[in-house]
Amino acid sequence: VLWGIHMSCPGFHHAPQHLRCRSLSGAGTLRWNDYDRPEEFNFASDVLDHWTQMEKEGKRSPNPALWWVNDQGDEVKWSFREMTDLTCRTANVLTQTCGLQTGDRLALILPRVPEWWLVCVGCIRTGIIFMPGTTQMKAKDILYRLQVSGAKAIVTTDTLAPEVESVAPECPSLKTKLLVSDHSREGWLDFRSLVKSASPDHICIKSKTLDPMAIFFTSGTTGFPKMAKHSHGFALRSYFPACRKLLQLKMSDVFWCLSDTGWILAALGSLLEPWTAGSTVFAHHLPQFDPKVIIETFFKYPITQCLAAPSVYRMILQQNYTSLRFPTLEHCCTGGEALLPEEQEQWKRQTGVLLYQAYGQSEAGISCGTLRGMKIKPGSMGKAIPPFDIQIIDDKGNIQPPNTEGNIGIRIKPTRPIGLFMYYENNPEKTAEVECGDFYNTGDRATIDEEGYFWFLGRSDDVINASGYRVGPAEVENALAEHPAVAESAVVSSPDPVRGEVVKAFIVLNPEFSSRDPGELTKELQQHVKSVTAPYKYPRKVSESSWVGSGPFERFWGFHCLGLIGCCVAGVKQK
Ligand code: BCO
Repeated sequence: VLWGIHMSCPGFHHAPQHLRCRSLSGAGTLRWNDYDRPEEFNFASDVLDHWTQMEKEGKRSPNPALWWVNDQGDEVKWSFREMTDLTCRTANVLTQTCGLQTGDRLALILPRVPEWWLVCVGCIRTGIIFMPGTTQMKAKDILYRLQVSGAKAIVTTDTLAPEVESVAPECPSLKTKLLVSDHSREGWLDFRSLVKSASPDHICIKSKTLDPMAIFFTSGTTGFPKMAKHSHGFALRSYFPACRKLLQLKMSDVFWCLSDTGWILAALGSLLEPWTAGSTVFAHHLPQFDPKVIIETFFKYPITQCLAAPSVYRMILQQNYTSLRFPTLEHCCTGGEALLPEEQEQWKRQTGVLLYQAYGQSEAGISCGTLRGMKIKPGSMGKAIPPFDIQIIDDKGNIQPPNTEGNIGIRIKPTRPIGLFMYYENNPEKTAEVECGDFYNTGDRATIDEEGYFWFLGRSDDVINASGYRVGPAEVENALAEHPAVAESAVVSSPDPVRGEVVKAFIVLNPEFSSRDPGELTKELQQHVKSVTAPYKYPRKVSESSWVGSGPFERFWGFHCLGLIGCCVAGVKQK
C-alpha cells in the first residue's frame, strides 16, 4: 500500500508558512503574455503554490490536484496544499539527505506512481535537472543515460533496481540511488520514508526563466539518443494565453494524459498543462497497456479531457464496444504521430467527441495544434502556437509558399522563443546541424495551406515513429547485432494499420542459422531485442535473408544488397 494513500501523514494538512507565492491577481488570471520573457520563472512557486494559495483562500473548488488510481482499487487524491507540502519535503530530501545541488542531474525512471509528480516538482523547486525515462529501459539504456549525463542520482522502483545495480559501478558520478517501494533494499535510500520524515519547510529557488530544468532523451537516425535540454521557460510556455487555448482547461476539468512518464508529452499533459489551469490531473497506473481498462476508466471516473497518442485512440476504437459514449468526456487531443482523417471521423462518430490533433517533439513540446473550438481540417495538425513562428522551409532555411513540401522550421533568429529546447547537451555538432538559416529544422516534412494549417508528410530522415515512439534504426540494429544469428541487419519503418508505423528489420543470417525455422527464429530475435533494449523498439516485422554464404564474395554482395534494401525501403516505407 502506498503511504500516500492513507493521507494520514500529519504534515499533509498544513502547508509551509513561507510559501513564496508570487501570487496572481485572482484565480485563473494570467500574468504573462505570449511573447513575454520574464527574468525569473519557477513552475513550483509561480504555479503550483499559487493554486495552493487559492485553495487556502477558498477560491478553488475542492477537486484534487492529483487523482491517481490503480487496478487494485487503490486511490490517491492530493490537493494542491498537499502537493506543495509533499514536494517541499521531496526538495529537502533531494538537497539535504542526498546532497544534490542546483544543476545536478537526476534520472527519473518511475512508472505512473504518485512519486513521479513529487520528484518532478521537487527537482523544479531545487533546480535539480530531472531526466525522465521510460520504465521499459534495460540496463544498457540506463547505463548510457547515466554516463552521458553524469547523473548524480537516480529514482526508480524495485523492477529496475537490479538493472541499475548491474551498471552502477560503471557510473562514477552516480552517488545516490532512491527507491520508491514498500520494501527497503541495500544500497538504496527509501524515498517514501524519507519524504514522510522530511521537513515541509522549503524555500523554492529563484530560477531564471532560461536556467535549465529538464532533459529529454530523443532518438536520431544514427548514434545514441541526444539530450534535448529545456529551461524553466518550457513550463512558462504552458502559461501563455495562446498555449492555454489548445485545451482551454478549467479548474473543474479532470484531465487524463496517457503518455508514459518518460516522454515530454507526459511532462506537458500530466503536469504542466493541467496544473497551470488549476485542473485535476488524473492518472491510472496501467503497468501494461490495455484498451479495455482505458474504456472502463472513462466510464468509471469523471474524466472531462484526454490527451494520448493516435495509437491509443485507434486501439480503443478496435475494441468493438457497443457504446463508447463516455459520460463526462468533452474534449480529446492527440499528438506524437500522424492521425488519419477517417480515424478522426470514426472517433467523433463513436464517442460524440471531437478529436483535435496537435504536433510536437521532445525538442519543442507541442508546437502546432488545432486549438479547442477552432475549425478542424481532418488530417491537419492545426496551426502554429505562439510564441513559435513556424514556417515550411527548404534545406537552406528559405520560407516556402503555401502548399509546397518542405521541412517544418521553428524560427530561432533573431530570438529563440521561450519553450523551445536550449540545445543538445554536450553536442554542439548536432545542435548546429538542426539550425537552418533563421530556423530550427525539426526534420519533419509538411506543407502549410493558405489558412496557416499544417499538413504532416513524414520524416526527412530514417527515424521511425512507431505508435508515437521515436526509434532510431541504429538502436535496433545494434541490439540485433548482439544476437549470434545476425550477420547484418537494416531496420526501417513499415506502415501499420494500428500503430501507424512499426519497426521492420531485414536480416542477413549467419550461415549456421540459415536452416532454423523462420517463425521460431523471428520470435527469438524479437525477444532478444526486447531483452537488451527498451521493448517498444523491437521489430514487429522481420524479414530474413538466409542466402548470404560464408565466402568473402558472397558476403560482400549479401551486405551490399542488404544496404541497398535498407536504403530503398527507408525511403519508400515498405509494406
Ligand atoms: O506488443 P507486445 O506485447 O509484443 O510488446 C509490447 C509490450 O507488451 C512489451 N513491454 C512493455 N513493457 C515491457 C514489455 N516487455 C518487457 N518488459 C517491459 N517492461 O513491449 C512492447 C512495448 O511496445 P508498446 O509500448 O508500443 O506496446 P503497447 O503496450 O501495446 O502500447 C501501445 C501504446 C499505444 C499505448 C504505446 O505504444 C504508447 O504509449 N504509445 C505512445 C507513445 C507516446 O506517448 N509518445 C509521445 C512521445 S512525446 C512526443 O511525441 C512529443 C509530442 C509533444
